[in-house]
Amino acid sequence: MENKTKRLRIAIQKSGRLGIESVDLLKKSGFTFQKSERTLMAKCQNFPLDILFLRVGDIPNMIKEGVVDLGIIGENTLTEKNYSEVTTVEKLGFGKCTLCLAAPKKSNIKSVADFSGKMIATSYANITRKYLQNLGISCEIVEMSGSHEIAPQLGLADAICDIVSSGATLEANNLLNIEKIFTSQAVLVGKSNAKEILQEKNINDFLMRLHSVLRAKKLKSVIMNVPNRSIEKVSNVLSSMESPTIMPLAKEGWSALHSVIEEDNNFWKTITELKNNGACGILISPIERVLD
Ligand code: PRT
Repeated sequence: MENKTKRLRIAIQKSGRLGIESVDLLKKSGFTFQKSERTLMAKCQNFPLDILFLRVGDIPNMIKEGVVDLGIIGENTLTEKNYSEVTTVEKLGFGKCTLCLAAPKKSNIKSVADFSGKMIATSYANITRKYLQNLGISCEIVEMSGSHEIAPQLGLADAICDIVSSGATLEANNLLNIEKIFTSQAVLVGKSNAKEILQEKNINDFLMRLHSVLRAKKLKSVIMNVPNRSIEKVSNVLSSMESPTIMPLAKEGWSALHSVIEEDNNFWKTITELKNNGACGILISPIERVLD
């Protein structure tokens, strides 16, 4: 059932944490569609785009078979499924998590070397096996599709390899996080040559809208009042960012400076420096979209 229509077809998670954020990203990117609990496919009303709602694990195969053109999944799923034809088109910056080896706190497994000869319950057999093989450690994999945390208590396995986000689930099940083996975030995936083969399906327009939202997420718009004598010093603080817009204020000897600042680990340090150099009345607002 290859998708031969001129409409771009994207698959996202039907329900779950990636599904919620994928719908949010598509809506913020300006694609209009209706989704209810039971919707399996939604037709976008203002762009030639169809959105399919599937289980995450089924999405790579749907792309491989050409049923859908693009998908949103975690890097963990992409690497585990390991279809050479399916690759990352764009990192999306949400759904961040790690895949970790963990063992009961009371067991004698305290380091990665202790996993030798042990039974490990996981849905990530390929990633786990490859990681341990690279360290020369052999183990037995017990494949489970969920509830791995309970496997040691039930005597099904000695340890687990599962996704960790806050660590609360491991803690609640008396498991110790021993080794982080893979870090993941949500990615837009498609065939390796997606950008070329999907030109007729408006992939460039689709990606431009997505990029504009992804870029804006990292930025803040900042407007401040500055005495004219301090404009140079304040501009120097902003020197690594966009060149500021300077507008005279009605109040004599003062100007308003507008710039865009990346919301990274240095964000509050930059704001403090602006204040220390004479800026006041600083307004910080979110940005919806950024286009070059
Ligand atoms: O339902 P479906 O078949 O579509 O897939 P699924 O069952 O894998 O869905 P879901 O929603 O659990 O996970 C989808 C994707 O979200 C994963 O493939 C990851 O890429 C990403 N992700 C991000 C997570 C987590 N964070 C996460 N915390 N996936 C699962 N978890 C689970 C984990 O399995 C464990 O049970 O949350 C628990 C641990 O969380 P903490 O916060 O207690 O550490």
